[in-house]
Amino acid sequence: MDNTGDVAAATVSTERPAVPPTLLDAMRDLRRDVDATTFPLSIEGVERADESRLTLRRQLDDHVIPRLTELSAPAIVVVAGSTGAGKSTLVNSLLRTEVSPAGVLRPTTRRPVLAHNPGDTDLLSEHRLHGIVTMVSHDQVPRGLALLDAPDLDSVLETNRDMADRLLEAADLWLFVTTAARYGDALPWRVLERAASREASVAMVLNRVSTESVMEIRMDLMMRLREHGMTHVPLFVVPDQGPHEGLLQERAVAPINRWLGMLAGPDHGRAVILRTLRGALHAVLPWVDELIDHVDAQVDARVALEAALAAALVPPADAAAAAMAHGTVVDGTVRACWSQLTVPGGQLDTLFTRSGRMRRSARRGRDRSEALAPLIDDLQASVTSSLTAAGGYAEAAARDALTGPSAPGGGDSVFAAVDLEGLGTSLRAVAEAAARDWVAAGRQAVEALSGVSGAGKRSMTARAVRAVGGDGLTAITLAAAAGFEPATELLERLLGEDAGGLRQHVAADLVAAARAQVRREGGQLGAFLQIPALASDAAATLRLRLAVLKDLT
Ligand SMILES: Nc1nc2c(ncn2[C@@H]2O[C@H](COP(=O)(O)OP(=O)(O)OP(=O)(O)O)[C@@H](O)[C@H]2O)c(=O)[nH]1
Ligand SMILES: [Mg+2]
Repeated sequence: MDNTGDVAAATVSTERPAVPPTLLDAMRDLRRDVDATTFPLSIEGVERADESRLTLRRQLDDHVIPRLTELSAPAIVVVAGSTGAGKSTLVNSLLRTEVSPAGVLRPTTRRPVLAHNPGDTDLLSEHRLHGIVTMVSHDQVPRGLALLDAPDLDSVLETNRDMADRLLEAADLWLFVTTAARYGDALPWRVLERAASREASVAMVLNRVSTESVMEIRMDLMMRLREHGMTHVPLFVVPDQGPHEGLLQERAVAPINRWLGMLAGPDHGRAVILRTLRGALHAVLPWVDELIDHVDAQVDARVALEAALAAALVPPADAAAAAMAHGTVVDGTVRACWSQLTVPGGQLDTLFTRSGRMRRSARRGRDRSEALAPLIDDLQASVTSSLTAAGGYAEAAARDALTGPSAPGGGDSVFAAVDLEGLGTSLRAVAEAAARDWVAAGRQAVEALSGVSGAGKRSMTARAVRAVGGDGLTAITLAAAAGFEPATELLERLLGEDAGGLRQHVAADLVAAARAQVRREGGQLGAFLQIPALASDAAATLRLRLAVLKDLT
């Protein structure tokens, strides 16, 4: 029996002596990051992503973090096994006092008894076993360990599954008591396997074995342990003492007592916990990996959506630019106004003599300017409409690219996040401002030209200004820049070789305004894609946590 004690000593001493103090910090950091992780794009697999995030959070909340927090509390040794196996008798015998009554009626123990050292009372005061166990303090219990005499698992499972789960969760070490008659039962092995899979430490006590069958049963049990992959499980054999009342002989339980003594003490107690904990940690790491994969999938989806959006905006931008250049802006109002001015006897009809010379009198110039001025407002209004319409086309194209049949995943989320009505209002205001700016820039260009060439009063521009007025020349320039052919012709007659440059300059402004409007529309629609959860480095902190945890465990 002493040699089984040696096996246990070897198992324990290979453990790391203590838990790195930063582990709890690292887990709390991880918990915070997991909580902050979001999956904004409804791509394929996003439900799974949410589930695995919640699973990870639950593991951290329910198991890892409480356990780390409890690290300083004593390790819980759960004495478990079938009813009548002699658990209570064993606990009492180990402590040489009756802390938990044993009995002939089955089952005897109904409420778990947790025996601990008086020095550990404080550390256990907030233990999560509180409420389901009877706490007994006794100075025979080594410090750093607490012995829990459990009801038999069959009856616990029947009546109180929650208690069984809480015991399973709380156990740092399972001391499994079985007898020659019961060691073949299925349930203990199931529980043992569950404990082993969580990397909780397990030891086995074969109780009430007659001297004749010791060798045989021990061999058989060892084999079963091996079959279940539990080769390092310390095995203690307690010989049958015959009919007896009260405690077992001290000698019979001495090896178990020694072994428990070795496990106790701050380092060894922690080693047991660490071993249990490491199972939980290793269960956590793959979830973090998975979470990172899901975050990366969101980032990839964002990149694809941005590319799709950018590609979708090219045709509307080109179309808007072409429309501006080809006179689409010049609507009915502008054309009607122009026709009125050019009918025989109209302000523009009388501008040139029959031989083609410009008539210019200050009075006629003022009249013409007044007649032409409304054209500026008309043009500004129709540029506003055209820009707004360009935004509308851009939105339609973006919607098709992001939510249509060939859209990359997650486009629906992008559109769901946009307040389309608000966006429409704000972009209309932007279009109005852009049209106003264009008119102002056009006017400035005309003034600049007349300023430069105005050096000579006889310059063509100066004469033109006199003939149609400043507003008049601005209106004609804007109409020409907007692609209205008759205005272009008139501008050439008025300004000669300066006309082309001026018209192109102002036309380029208009094309730029159209492209800018489409760009802004796209920017507003894609604004959702700019959130930090979708940034290229969205998974960076989780990766960092993972690296730290891998180092620590
Ligand atoms: N002959 C013999 N009887 C024992 C031995 N150990 C315990 N018993 C008796 O077996 C009966 C059951 O023991 P308990 O310690 O109450 O068993 P338990 O595992 O705590 O049972 P539950 O609390 O019902 O789960 C008691 O009458 C004990 O006196 C032993 O080594 N030999
Ligand atoms: Mg009992």
